[in-house]
Amino acid sequence: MKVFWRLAGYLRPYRGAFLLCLALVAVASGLELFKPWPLKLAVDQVIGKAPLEIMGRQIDYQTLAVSAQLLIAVGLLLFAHLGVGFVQLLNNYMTIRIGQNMVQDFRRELFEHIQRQSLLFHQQRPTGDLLYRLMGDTYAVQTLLMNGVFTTLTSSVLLAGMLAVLLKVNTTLTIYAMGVVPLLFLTIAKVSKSIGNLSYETSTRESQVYSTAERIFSSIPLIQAFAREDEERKRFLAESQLSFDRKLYLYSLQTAYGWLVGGLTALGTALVIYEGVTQVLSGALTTGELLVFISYLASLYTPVNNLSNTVADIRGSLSKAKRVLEILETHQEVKEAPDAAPLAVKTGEVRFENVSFAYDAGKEVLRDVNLVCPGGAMTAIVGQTGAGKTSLISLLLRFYDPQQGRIVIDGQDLKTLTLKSLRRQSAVVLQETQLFPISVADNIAYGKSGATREEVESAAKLANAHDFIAALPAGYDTVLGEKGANLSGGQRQRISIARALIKDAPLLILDEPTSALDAETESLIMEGLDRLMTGRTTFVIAHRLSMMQRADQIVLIKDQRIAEVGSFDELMNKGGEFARLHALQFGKPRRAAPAAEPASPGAQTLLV
Ligand code: M5T
Ligand code: MG
Repeated sequence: MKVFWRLAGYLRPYRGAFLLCLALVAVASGLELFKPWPLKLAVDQVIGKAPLEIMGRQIDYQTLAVSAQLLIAVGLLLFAHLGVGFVQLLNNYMTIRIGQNMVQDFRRELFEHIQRQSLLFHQQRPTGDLLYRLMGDTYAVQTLLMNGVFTTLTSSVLLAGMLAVLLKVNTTLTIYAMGVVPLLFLTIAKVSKSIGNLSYETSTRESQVYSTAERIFSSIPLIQAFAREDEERKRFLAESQLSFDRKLYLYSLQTAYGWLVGGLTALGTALVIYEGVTQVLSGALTTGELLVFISYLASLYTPVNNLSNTVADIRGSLSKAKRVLEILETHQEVKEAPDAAPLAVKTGEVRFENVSFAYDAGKEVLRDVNLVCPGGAMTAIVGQTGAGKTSLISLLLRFYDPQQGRIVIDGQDLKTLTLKSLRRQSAVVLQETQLFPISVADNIAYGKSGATREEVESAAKLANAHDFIAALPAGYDTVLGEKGANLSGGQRQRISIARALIKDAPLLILDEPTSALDAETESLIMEGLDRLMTGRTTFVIAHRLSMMQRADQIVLIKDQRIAEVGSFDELMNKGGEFARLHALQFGKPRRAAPAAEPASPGAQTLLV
């Protein structure tokens, strides 16, 4: 019920059109009720010459010529049938329109909600499952309106109208006809519940199949490299089979259910024909009236039948809608304060104050971090893999909120700022390069909407990407494959650097921006980066010596804490953890360096 009312809320914007539809339902029902009466006119009045009485008033029908009498009867018949068809057409168009609009609204809300959720949410939910909820389950709101609300209304109005008319014509016969209705409704109540449950289960299974396919398709290189195609195919087929089995069961149940309802209907019809013919023979009923009865019966069972399916449909779509609402009611977004203000960067000083953070409760990744990064300075963050470097800068971008402490930019607590202003003023190179399957130029321009080709090219030059881009088949207009598939790792990385550079933001955040580059390319890029970093607060996560030496301060993270902070020389002279790691990685300075990496010009100066 709660779900139902929640969904009914989506009807609000269309209540005008909805009311019009209700009026159309009334007109269509009236015409539907009128449909068999011209037949009675033809049989009783034209053939049987019986006097005509409408609502207690005698009508002088017999004085008309027979052909005129017949023409009137046939004309009315045509009018009723064509009228019903036309009104239904209009009504269908309107309900589909309203329904589709509601699906669109429902989808928009879900999409915006999903997009707002923090990375944590997205790490926990398989993409395929979200896709299925977004594309498949949102239809529930339309099904509910069309197969639920409207069918229920139309059928109930029609049923009530028929019952009233039938009772007026012949009470006994009406009782016979309605005898099976309770049985019908009993069946409905029993079966529809299991159909509803089953339909929820089918949705869940279907979306699992989506997830599996999505996961497999997005890991093709891995699967092929490990020759796991067979296993993955089997996994997919097994999931698909499970969903198929459930569906088959659902459809069988629905068919059996339809058959049961059909049987009960036939029983009612048989009873009515038996009793009706007996009454006509005894003169208690006219042939025309029996005909009206039988044709009402045929259409009496249609609404009952519809109503019975409706309950199952409503249950089914409610349970699908529940899957959408489930997501809408999950709130894992990074919340913006209601009175959030835009970030105003002055010097660009960033402070971490007693920051503690855990992805999973109880398993702290960062503990009591205190750090001051002066405005315009470059901070290099170093530490072993898994130490929490990426996590630290994720907090700065507010991908997550720390459980304790706060992060402050120029005296403004991140939590008091709008997310947009924070992220608009930060240029980021993520650790894992992500490109869109659009042109190279558009990928770079993603950093700055409306960027000109000159801006794109100069950013590409700074990132040392211009030459290889120019050599691509269509140069800057070359459209990349999925995730930038037709480029090398280093090429992708340089495009993502260019994308950050074009943004021209006061905060620069680079997570291992040159990890996929050789020393020479890196040193070329460093010149560009150097120019860019001046005057901007920069965070660089780096394993490269050349980066660390450039930094104004180096922050070493170890055991969830900041272990050491200082300039390169300070930390080396201190002879602590940084010096130890440095010696491990690059060899002892005094010994002729068996360097772990090809020494860049910067590295050499240090090593001699
Ligand atoms: C720091 C854990 C991870 C690691 C620690 C992203 C993520 C990480 N972790 C989670 O539990 N859940 C998550 O969603 O957090 O991770 P990091 O900050 O990514 O480490 P890093 O950037 O210093 O490492 P690397 O390898 O990039 O140099 O223990 O298990
Ligand atoms: Mg990392």
